[in-house]
Amino acid sequence: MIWNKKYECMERKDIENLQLERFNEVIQRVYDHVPFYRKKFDKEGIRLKKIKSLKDIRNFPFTTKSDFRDNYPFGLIAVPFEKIEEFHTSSGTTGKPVVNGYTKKDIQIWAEVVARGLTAIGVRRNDIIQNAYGYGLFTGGIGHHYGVQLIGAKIIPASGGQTKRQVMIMKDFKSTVLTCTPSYALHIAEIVKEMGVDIKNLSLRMGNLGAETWSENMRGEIEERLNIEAFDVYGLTEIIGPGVANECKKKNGLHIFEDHFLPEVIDPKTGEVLLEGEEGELIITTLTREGTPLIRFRTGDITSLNYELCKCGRTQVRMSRIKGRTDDMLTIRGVNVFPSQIENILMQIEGAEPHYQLILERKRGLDELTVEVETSPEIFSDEVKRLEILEGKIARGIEEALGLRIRVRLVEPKSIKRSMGKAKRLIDKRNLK
Ligand code: DLL
Repeated sequence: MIWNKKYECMERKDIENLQLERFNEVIQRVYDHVPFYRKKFDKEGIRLKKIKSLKDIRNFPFTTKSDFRDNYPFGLIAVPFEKIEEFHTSSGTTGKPVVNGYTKKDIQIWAEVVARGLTAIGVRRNDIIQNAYGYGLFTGGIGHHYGVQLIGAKIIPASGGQTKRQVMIMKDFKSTVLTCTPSYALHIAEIVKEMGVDIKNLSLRMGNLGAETWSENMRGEIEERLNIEAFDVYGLTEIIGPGVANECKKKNGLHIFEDHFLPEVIDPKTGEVLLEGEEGELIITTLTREGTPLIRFRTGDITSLNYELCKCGRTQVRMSRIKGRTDDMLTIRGVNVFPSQIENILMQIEGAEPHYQLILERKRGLDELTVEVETSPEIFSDEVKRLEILEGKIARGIEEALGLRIRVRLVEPKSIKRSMGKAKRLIDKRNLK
């Protein structure tokens, strides 16, 4: 089933025409109503005349996270203030948060795109969705809530945390769908086991998981441990929240809801637009947002686009699973690596549990990386030799795949902090300014 066939299955030519029309409309709107954009366009000498080809959007400047900070809290709002009905902010822990203001229409669009994503993974009216994304200023909980309500399915607004209670509810209410971060899904699986609940007695069929980077092999772990099908959902506060893109049943890239969000991929260093299939930073222009419309927003997320038709019948472009953020990339002795690549390898090695963290230190002017990974109680309490063999195996696996030699330390089961929301995988001890 497809939630909105008219838009999700549009011919490429028609979607491009629609994007062009909406792009012309949104640039005029931000120019007229957001002083920040007016100044920026004027400064760059951009004369607002209708563009005739989508290629010409390249002439417009990018919007960045720091533009949000500079215009905190309401400087990017493009409608009279009384039209704003809701605010959300980013989960960033440092500095001023990103503030997004939504009008009634924005909230309708949000519900629509989340409903499309949930429908694409197979959610139907009779499903019971346990929504364990945090409710509040974070967009994960409320965004999914709106989408489920539009579908008319049942929602349990569990929010994150109180994991034993989550498991009890899951069992007693017979929840069929779990929505939360992948790391929290994994923790829920762990508590299910600890509580002695047989996974086969749960009614859970699938999960719509996102808000943080996770690897394909992590998907495998979650699917096995929770006995579900796990799907990837992508989004960010600046654009709308969850529902910018969602996987479908084919699990081969996330469909971007392009009638609302126009994607490009650029080389993060040069700003040059890349070709289909090339990996770079995702840029999004919001085509229909009223409250906080954005032109060419630099998401910082690394992906590539695929315009091939998907077997599910949707024509909307697919983006590959996010590899990481431009600012997450580590350079260790000249080798570039994203934490997700290390995760993907760890998950393949028997004896390594899917709970890990990366410790980054600076020694004698050089960055050094250590991966701390939990192992099973049996292995941990076995001879030291067995631990050393496993550490060696992990280090070799990483070296073979990434050409990078790093230190591996096996740690006691349950010693790495569990996450109820976005997991913190990297501990940076370099004390850099
Ligand atoms: O995390 C929105 C969201 C909520 C998405 C629930 C999906 C599910 P922020 O807190 O603003 O918003 O964080 C946005 O999280 O730029 C990515 O770096 C990362 N991110 C979000 N989804 C994914 C994903 C929400 N599926 C930032 N895979 C984004 C990898 C993701 N990273």
